[in-house]
Amino acid sequence: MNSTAYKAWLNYFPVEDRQTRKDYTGMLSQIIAPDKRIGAMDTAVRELRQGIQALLGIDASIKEQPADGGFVQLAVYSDKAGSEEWNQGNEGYTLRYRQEGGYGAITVTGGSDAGILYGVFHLLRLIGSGAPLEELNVKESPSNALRMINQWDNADGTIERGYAGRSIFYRNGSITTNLHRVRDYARLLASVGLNAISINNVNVHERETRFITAEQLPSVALVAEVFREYGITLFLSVNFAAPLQIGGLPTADPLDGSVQSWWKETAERIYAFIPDFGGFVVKADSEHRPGPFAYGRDHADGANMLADALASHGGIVIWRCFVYDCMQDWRDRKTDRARAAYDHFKPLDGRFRPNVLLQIKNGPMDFQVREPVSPLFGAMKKTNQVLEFQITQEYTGQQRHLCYLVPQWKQVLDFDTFAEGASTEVKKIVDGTLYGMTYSGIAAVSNIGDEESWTGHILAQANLYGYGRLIWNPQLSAEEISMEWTIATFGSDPEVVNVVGRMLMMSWPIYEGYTAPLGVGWMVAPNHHYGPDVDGYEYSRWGTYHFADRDGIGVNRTLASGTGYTSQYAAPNAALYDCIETCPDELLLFFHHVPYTHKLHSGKTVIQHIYDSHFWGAKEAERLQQQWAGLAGKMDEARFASIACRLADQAEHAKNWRDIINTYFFRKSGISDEAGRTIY
Ligand code: GCW
Repeated sequence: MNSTAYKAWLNYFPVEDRQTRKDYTGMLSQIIAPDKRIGAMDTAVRELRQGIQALLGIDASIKEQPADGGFVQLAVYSDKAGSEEWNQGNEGYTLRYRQEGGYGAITVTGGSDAGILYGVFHLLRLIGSGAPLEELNVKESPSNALRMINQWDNADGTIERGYAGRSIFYRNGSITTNLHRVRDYARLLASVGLNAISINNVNVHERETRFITAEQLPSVALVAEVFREYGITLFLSVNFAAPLQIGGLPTADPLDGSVQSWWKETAERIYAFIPDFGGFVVKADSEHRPGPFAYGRDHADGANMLADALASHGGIVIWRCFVYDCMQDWRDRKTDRARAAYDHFKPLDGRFRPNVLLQIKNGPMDFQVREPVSPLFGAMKKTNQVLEFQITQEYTGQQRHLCYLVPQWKQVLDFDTFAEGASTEVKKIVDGTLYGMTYSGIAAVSNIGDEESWTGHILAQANLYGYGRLIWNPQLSAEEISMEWTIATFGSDPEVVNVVGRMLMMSWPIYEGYTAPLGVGWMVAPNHHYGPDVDGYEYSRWGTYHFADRDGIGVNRTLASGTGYTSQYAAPNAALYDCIETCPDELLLFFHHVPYTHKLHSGKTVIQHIYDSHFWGAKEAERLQQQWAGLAGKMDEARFASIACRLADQAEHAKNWRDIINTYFFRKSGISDEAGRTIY
């Protein structure tokens, strides 16, 4: 596995400009680092040496003291009383240039070994983009403490909602013994600043339930060791019913003494194997997973019991809020799935232990192409929170369609909740600053598998990269991130950078354009969720309806005549969404049921918008294909062809979306397209 697709954004193409290469070589031929190195410090030295070798073609020597010549020095900042105020937090770093003895020297100073590792990756990124180093003066520290990846991998090697092959973690029911690929994955994650990973699906089946047993823990510990070298802490998803299923107990009741002891012993066992184990991720009482409800207990009882077992070891419990009635009767118009997380968890605010974090999906439903932000953000003022994104493109084209998600995530982070008046954006809640949380951060479902390219669609690598970069620093723009990624992945050819950047930035609006309109969501084929099926979920038990009839469409979630979901938002958002006149167009059908002739702020009717956006989206998908074709010869043929092939599929499939959605609404409404285009 040595292809450009496999190396992803760590391709480190040789620096071509001779003068630049000479300048860099002058500064980078010696690496100064402590002699005895372990963990992330050792990794940092190795990565730096390897990166310099690839970029400049030189073998830097590693020493404790510099000899004659320029050098790059790696050091953990220790002088707490020193002249420079060290306010970076443990994972921060500085990159500085200075002249010493007539030579250029660069120092990478970290608040910890991991900080140095992040600094090294930053430095290599700068070199790869040809940036001048003479004025180097970078000071960085992550905005979010927990920067996590959730694998939805199963022990049988399958991946729930995985679109890039099978698991790199499991083979034939067991944890893989070939950890090479896991190490390469750890590298990719650390290079964008991620520091935590849960390695098994939140739906914990029989085999994975046993990962916490003495038989399995040695294998888990080997995986933890690989991640530790890259500053990444390992977590496991656990089965709430484990005491019952593998512990030989008659119950999993969180208030039962024997259950509590069982989890305490389990925690002790885990920490004996993995001293820096992160903790548990838990999906309980959600989509048929076991939980405290079976015993008449609530989520706080369940989470606190696990938290108590982990507390003395420094572990945390990440308890998911994706809890709703998945056995709803579609005839029941009172129940609203969008309300569920808030209704379940808001009343529990203040009851969770300090080492419990609630993990909340970005929207109230389920990772649709467009959803409002979950009203739980800002509603709980005494509870640690983690925001959950989905990098894997379950509802956004399954890595067969291009959909760069960073702009969507950025909107979520920038959303003003008004929880404490203006300027209380989601990012200030999830980074813990607004309410002074002990723990906080962001998690996301991974999009990788064992395909050579990691992500299937090579351009989908930008989502994994962008996730890490954005949550490290939410101030970065989606464009900046797309440019950084493109240069690191394909090199600095300005045409490639421009075209790929434009394609990425347009891809989410395009995908939204030809799929479900105006925030209504769903309209996908049941189960696998790929491709159009307008009524696929309309008469199902999942609480996911659009209520289209001959007159109109949308879900009435208003306070006066609907489900009252709008009132879960703080003012003025509650009124903004509740009022049909002020509700933003792109979310209109999420909040309101309107006639097809309803006029949007854009001036168009809803029905005309549906037609126009679908014709536009499908055409733009075709244009993506053409734009890409213009880059022929500008990169290696393998990557070029692979992406071209995906884009061709997308363009074809987008037409299918367009025609099925347009035809459905034409037949329902009987209203013709003003432009007289073909609808079937
Ligand atoms: O999006 C839905 C998925 C399920 C998933 C669930 C969850 C892991 O369709 O496959 O299960 O969400 O987030 O728990």
